Amino acid sequence: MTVVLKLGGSVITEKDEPETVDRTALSAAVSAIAGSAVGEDIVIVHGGGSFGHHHAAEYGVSTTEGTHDVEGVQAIHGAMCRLNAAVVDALSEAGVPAVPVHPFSAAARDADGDLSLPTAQVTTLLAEGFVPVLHGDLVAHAGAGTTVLSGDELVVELAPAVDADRVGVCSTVPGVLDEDGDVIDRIAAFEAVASALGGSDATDVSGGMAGKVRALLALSAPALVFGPDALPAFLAGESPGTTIAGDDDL
Ligand code: IP8
Repeated sequence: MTVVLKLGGSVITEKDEPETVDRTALSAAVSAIAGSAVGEDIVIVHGGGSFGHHHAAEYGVSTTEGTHDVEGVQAIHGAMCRLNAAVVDALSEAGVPAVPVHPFSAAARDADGDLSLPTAQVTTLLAEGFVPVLHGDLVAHAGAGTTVLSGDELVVELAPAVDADRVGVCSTVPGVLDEDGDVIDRIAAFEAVASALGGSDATDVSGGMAGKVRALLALSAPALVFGPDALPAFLAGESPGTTIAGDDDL
């Protein structure tokens, strides 16, 4: 059973304090991972939270708006490496054989924005008993300098590469919410939830929940979106929050 887990940046950082780890939330997530039966068969991806997004906003960089400003590149990538080191350190202290993998060093987008992400280092590290920890980052982008590579995009690339059985997206909300704020149990088709998610035009995978759902629906493994309290349940094989899966995936 191979699991790809994304820890949302706003789950593990203090959203309004630049470059501040939410130590309580990070240790809760780390304890859940260290104590789970998934063991070493897990790839972890974390988002930017108050590390990457803070600097990306300052330099006007997004998944589509790029920069050639070397100071901006160093600020954004450097902040993400600092958050990654904090996550890897916390996991290591809990006995998880976590190792850092920095997407900026390997990935690229072509002039159409299509991403290529070599995954051999991740699959090999996994096979050798390590827990690779990747993160949202910058990526070299033909014609645009560098753009943001979101953790959600990484999850979508990594899940098929490691032949994931389950994908988990641990976010600050308890699942994908309908118009009344209730958690939707299961999403099998985007059209069924498009209006609740604010329309069907969000094709960018970092474009809020609509983009996330669209991208996760395209995976062959079921993906679950849940809140931090439900992480132990997800890792125990339960299905908290919202299950996003086409009929063939379950
Ligand atoms: O929080 C963004 O990753 P995300 C990473 O997963 C940067 O969208 C550099 C802002």
